[in-house]
Parts: sequence; C-alpha cells; structure tokens
Amino acid sequence: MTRPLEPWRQAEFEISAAEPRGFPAPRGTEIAFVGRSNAGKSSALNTLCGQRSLARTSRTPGRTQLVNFFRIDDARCLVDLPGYGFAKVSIEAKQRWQWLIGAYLEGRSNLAGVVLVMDIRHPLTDADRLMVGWCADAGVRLLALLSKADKVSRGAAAGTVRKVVADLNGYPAAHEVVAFSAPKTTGVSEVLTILEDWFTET
Ligand SMILES: Nc1nc2c(ncn2[C@@H]2O[C@H](COP(=O)(O)OP(=O)(O)OP(=O)(O)O)[C@@H](O)[C@H]2O)c(=O)[nH]1
Ligand SMILES: [Mg+2]
Repeated sequence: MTRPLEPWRQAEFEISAAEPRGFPAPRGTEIAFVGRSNAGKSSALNTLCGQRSLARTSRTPGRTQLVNFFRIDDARCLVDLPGYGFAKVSIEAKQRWQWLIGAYLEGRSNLAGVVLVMDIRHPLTDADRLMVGWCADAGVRLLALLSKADKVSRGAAAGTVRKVVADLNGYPAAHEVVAFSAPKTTGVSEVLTILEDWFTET
C-alpha cells in the first residue's frame, strides 16, 4: 500500500520548550518520540519524514533537555522528547527530565500515542520499562520502534521483535513492535501506517 508520505515530507520544526509552560497550545493531534539518548529518535523522525536534518542530531548527547515540536500540518504534530539514560547526567538533570516528560505525558490532551525508540540490540532497559509503565498508567498507545535493525541479522531482529511482543503482552492499550533501520529505511512504511492510524483514530 502506498502511504500518503507527502504531508510528512513537508514537516517543519515548530518550537522547542525547556519547560511545560513553553509547550505550544495543543493543535491537532500529537505523537511523541521517547527513548534513551543515542537510541535513534532523531534519525527515525528524519527518516519517517524523508528529510535529512529536520531533527538535529545532538553534538553533546545528554545535554539537550528540550521538548521539540515538529508540525506536519494543522492536524498532525510530532514531538521529540529528551533522551534519557545518560549516566554522566547529574541527579538534578535526571529529576528535571522526569518532571518535564511527566508534565508532557500526563498533561497533553491531544497526545495520540508514544513511539518508544530502543536500540534493537538493547531493548527494554530499566528506564524504558519505566517509560512503558508511565504510558500504561496514562492509557497511551505505544509503538516499540526497535532501531538499528541493520546492525543485526534478519533472524536476530525477528527474534527480538518476538521477545518484545511477548514482554508487552500485558500492556493495556493498543501497542505495536516494529524493527526499524534509518539508513536502510526498514520498517518505514509499517511505522507510517501505524502512526497514520493513530492520527486518524484520535
Ligand atoms: N546503523 C544505524 N545507525 C543509526 C540508526 N539510527 C540512528 N543511528 C545512529 O545512532 C546515533 C544516534 O542517533 P540519533 O538519531 O541522534 O539518536 P537520538 O535518540 O536522537 O539521541 P539524543 O538526541 O541524544 O537523545 C547516530 O550516530 C545515528 O547515525 C539506524 O537505524 N542504524
Ligand atoms: Mg535526538
């Protein structure tokens, strides 16, 4: 099936927010990307939009603590949440991260679902599980996007997908698991299909 990619290609950076009062007023529906720093969130976002540098790759990983909003059109918005899991980050920075993500996830009335980006070689870390728990409590749809699938064999990727599917078995809201590769564009149409469904069902 050919997906209507064109609107995604037109996606533009809208605004960055360092704290909840900087979040733009909800307009249309939103899908948020979360995951460990370096998991491949920005790369996935860029690949899905068919753009090379829509979301900037952080030169100083772990330091960016902003929520970035990218607008597809009036009805659709993609949100890049700060990456977590950097051991070097101070306790205050971690608490700040929790506060910011919590404020976004708990308070965002137009949130259609969350894309949890995880390196296919290290899925479901403790922090990822915390994230899954938050989404479950909030009743938010979840897509586990297993990035860097090009780094493992096809068989290994399929095996990890099965494991994550089994692990998310008890997840209360709608959820999906997809193996993804930014350079090879593996999983792109599958992910676009799921996210478009979320946008239209909400
Ligand atoms: N081989 C391969 N490398 C990838 C893939 N996705 C991302 N990368 C690489 O992984 C590194 C981190 O990617 P980013 O997209 O910047 O990761 P991020 O999750 O946005 O990281 P933060 O912004 O620090 O939270 C970069 O060097 C990317 O080129 C992928 O699918 N395959
Ligand atoms: Mg990033």
